[in-house]
Amino acid sequence: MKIVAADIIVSSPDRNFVTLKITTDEGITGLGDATLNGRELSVASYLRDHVAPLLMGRDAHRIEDTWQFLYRSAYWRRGPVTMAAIAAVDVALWDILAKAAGMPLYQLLGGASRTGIMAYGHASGRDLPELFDSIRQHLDEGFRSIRVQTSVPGINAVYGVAAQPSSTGQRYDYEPAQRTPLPAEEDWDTRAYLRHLPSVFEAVRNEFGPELPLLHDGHHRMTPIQAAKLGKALEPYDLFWLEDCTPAENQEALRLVRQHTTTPLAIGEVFNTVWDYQTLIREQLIDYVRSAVTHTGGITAMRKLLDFAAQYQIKSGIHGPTDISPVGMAAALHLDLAIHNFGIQEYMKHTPLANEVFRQSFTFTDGYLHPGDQPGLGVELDEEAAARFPYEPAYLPFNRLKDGTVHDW
Ligand code: EZ4
Ligand code: CO
Repeated sequence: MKIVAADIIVSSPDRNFVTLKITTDEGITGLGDATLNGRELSVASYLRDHVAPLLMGRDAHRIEDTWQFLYRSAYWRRGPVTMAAIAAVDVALWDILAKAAGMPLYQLLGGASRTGIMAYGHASGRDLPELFDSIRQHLDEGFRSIRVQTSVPGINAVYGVAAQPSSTGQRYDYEPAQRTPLPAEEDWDTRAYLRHLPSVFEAVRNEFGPELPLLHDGHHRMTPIQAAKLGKALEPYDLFWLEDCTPAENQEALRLVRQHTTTPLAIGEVFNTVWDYQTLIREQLIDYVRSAVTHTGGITAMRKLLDFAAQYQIKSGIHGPTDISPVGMAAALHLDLAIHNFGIQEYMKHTPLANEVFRQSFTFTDGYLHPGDQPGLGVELDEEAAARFPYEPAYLPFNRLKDGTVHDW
């Protein structure tokens, strides 16, 4: 079965998505998600200009060989653009293989290890009443695990708080990339955040009781000692995880955090290879791997990464915001269902417009996701609908401290 076409489809139904469609001489097509939020066209170019020509005539069955060929023949290794491009090819080839076998992808990965995939939703509020309403709404929708993000007195715009107005005047919501010609500038004050956050978790525990799994995303904003202090302060509220407490390019930083707190740690949505986790996993400095299938080299690379993590009782927490397209989300769900060391899956619903372009077959029932039993990934791309929504430039925001210094966002 030879590859005869590789098309790159850039579409913007409410937000930008980059999709790779590989076609074989048997007429089977496979989809891969190549979306890199705020840098979409660089991956589209990498695929169109440098990868698609190399794929023509290759045997679509040879997934491992194609992965190694793309990784090693580029000579220049790693990086988000390269690894998103390789991931898109890898996922599209797995989609083709599973369709050719007439099976849902998870069957080819070893079959289901569970009946459903526990997902967490994203509650947020500018104050406690708004946050409590948001948590109740997520519980009503079926979520049984909830990420909690909150505004902080003294800070104008905080990551993850849906109801705050964005720089375009619209609801900020969970898609922080804004269709503005320049990245929006937000503000940050770590001391104000560290003072405020434990009081919010105390209030949430008092209102919702001890059982509900609660998560929080620190979004790379703390130094190691600040992160250690926060982890310790949050211990009474029994978090499921504290995510991205430090920027973590410096893996050794997590040793310091770990020495001081038993709050479970999750890291890695901005990572793109197993090498970014080498110290973190070997020294058991984290509890959950946050990589996206789409940013970390696809199913082939994620499987190896998660098998490595499993040797240290570290579990998956695959990245699943709306900048992962339904194609990337489906890939995550097939992997989640198959692996043994599954932890939790992030889940944000895509907009109705995005769902017009991507027809999905995964389900969400009583807090659990399932990828469905269609052959392959179970996602179809409506190319006519996709063509109705051309690319629009959009950027993620960035932070400045009160004195004007640029800070991690
Ligand atoms: O900010 O994917 O845990 N989820 C996150 C995400 C990221 C976005 C950036 O594009 O941190 O919402
Ligand atoms: Co995150």
